[in-house]
Amino acid sequence: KYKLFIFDMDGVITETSEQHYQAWKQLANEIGIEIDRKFNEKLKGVSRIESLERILEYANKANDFTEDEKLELATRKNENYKEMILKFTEENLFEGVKDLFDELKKRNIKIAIGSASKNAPTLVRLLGIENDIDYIVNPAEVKRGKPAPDIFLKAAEHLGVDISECIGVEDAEAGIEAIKSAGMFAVGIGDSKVLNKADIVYGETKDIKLEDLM
Ligand code: G16
Ligand code: MG
Repeated sequence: KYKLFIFDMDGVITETSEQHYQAWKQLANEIGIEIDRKFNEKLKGVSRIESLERILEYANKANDFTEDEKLELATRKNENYKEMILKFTEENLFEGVKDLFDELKKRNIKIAIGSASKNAPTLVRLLGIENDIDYIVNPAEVKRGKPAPDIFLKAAEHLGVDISECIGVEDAEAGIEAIKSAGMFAVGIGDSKVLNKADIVYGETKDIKLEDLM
């Protein structure tokens, strides 16, 4: 029945939120803003520039910077973040992901990455799953980020798969919303109370059972 699985990256196949947090925290410090882990939850799945906007709004500093200055700040954060993820290896791939990919390939089901991150291709390479992935959506090529459906629709369109034959896998509320508004079956990874709009929720990626879904 299903021909394409579209996986979110952060929180689904690997964990980069700590590195994003450390890089934002350092950047925020440099401009006199203090953020904590609780606030960081609001940045999950959110694009780089929108994350910066949320940090500035949180500190009531949204109007203190020009658009050019904001771009410079976001770039500075990303340079720092990129240095942190350079250390990533196959060890950083969540348990069960490789087996799941092998299982999907056996069944002739395609695999795409639908991440908000522009660093997704680098991470896919470092995690050693380049050969498993049929397509990585470039978030710069779509109009709207999550919770809009664009990223998920782009994967289906590019691989020529009907929406009704796609499954999206997400750990963030905004991501589940994006999958549902794309009209796809939504698999949530995390807390079923938080991800209550998902069609099915598993605690971790390794808990996914294809037999439940097919
Ligand atoms: C990830 C993270 C977000 C990050 C975004 C953009 O989303 O969860 O915190 O801001 O990517 O990342 P970058 O700055 O690398 O372009 P996802 O969709 O993989 O969960
Ligand atoms: Mg995520």
